[in-house]
Amino acid sequence: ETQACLIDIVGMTCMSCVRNIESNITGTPGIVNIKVSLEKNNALVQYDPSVTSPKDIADKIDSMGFEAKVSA
Ligand code: 9UX
Repeated sequence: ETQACLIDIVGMTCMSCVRNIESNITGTPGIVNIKVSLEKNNALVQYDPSVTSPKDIADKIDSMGFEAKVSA
């Protein structure tokens, strides 16, 4: 069963940031789909909760140099 989560991201300034995050997270086990919005400063992620978690996904984006956290 796939679930969806929203990750708030601070620090994206251009569409290359969007593409970098999308391509990096797309290659992660358990990720079904990711759509990053530069305008909304967030990412909508579909994932398999038996493989990964919103916290894991936010941590990975954070480690790319952005400030990312699971949306409240
Ligand atoms: Mo844009 Mo983002 O020039 O990590 S790629 S700032």
